[in-house]
Amino acid sequence: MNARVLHLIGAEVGEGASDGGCKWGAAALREHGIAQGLAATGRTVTWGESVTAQPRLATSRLGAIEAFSGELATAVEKVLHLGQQPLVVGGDHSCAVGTWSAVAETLRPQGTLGLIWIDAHLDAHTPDTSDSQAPHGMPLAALLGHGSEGMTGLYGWRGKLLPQNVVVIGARSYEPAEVDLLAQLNVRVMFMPEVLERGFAACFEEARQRVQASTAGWGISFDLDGLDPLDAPGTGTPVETGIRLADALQVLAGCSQDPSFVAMELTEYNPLRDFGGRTAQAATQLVCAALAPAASTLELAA
Ligand code: Z70
Ligand code: MN
Ligand code: MN
Ligand code: MN
Repeated sequence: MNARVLHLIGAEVGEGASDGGCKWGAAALREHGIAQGLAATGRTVTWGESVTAQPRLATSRLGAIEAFSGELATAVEKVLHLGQQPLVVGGDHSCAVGTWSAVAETLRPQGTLGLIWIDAHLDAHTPDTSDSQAPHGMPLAALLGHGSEGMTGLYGWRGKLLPQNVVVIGARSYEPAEVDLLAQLNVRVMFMPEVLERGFAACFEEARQRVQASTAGWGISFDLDGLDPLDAPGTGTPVETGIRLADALQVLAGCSQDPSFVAMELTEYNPLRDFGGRTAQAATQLVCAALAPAASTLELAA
């Protein structure tokens, strides 16, 4: 069974998006009872402090995200050094820079980081290609080493993710420059038509094998807008025809039992658009499925 303490970290950031509602996502999920839900699966759960972006202290939106990334990375690194498993609760997806930079830095003595990126978007812009200049459209590029120094250069090195160690699943809203960058780098992107044709289970299994191969650890960055808006309407930017919640719950079930599973991140929950709380419920079910400890038969065998 997974005996590691699960340590939730709130990433209170909405400045990376055009609509800042995701800034309240972590507090709302905490209020909804996401930690209690996880504890009910049998995990030992702790929720330390949240990290809050401070736009007033920065000269630009990108500057605010860069400063926040460093602070979030410090919090995530601390949790990893305690031997605990971080669950970063967003927050807009710009938080991925802090989360996965810290995980990559911590794994570095052993090897590289593998990452499954579930998202309706590609998040692969740089400040040079983005029309909106929204930082939450840039974190995947930044982790791959492309973008502003403040987003790419945490811990003094670039390329927290190697292209062969990341798989994107569910993309269906993007600009040509993002497709070009990821194609040029040879990143495996499973666009939504492929997911619909092969099924999410087959896609996730292929992705899991790829991110596990020759890495020191792997994780999941789950942008809730990867889900179909029928199941998760309360996100920053809902995009129709996504991954169905029932499929995600079945496929992610128990994936953190893998000894090399290091961390998870759940982003883009926007409580201001979550009428009736359906999306908070979906988000809670998702992390519970992915992070639940092993079935009791395995516990008995241990
Ligand atoms: C668009 C842009 C975006 C959400 C990322 C969208 C960016 N490609 N939206 N995540 N929810 O403005 O860069
Ligand atoms: Mn995203
Ligand atoms: Mn360290
Ligand atoms: Mn998205």
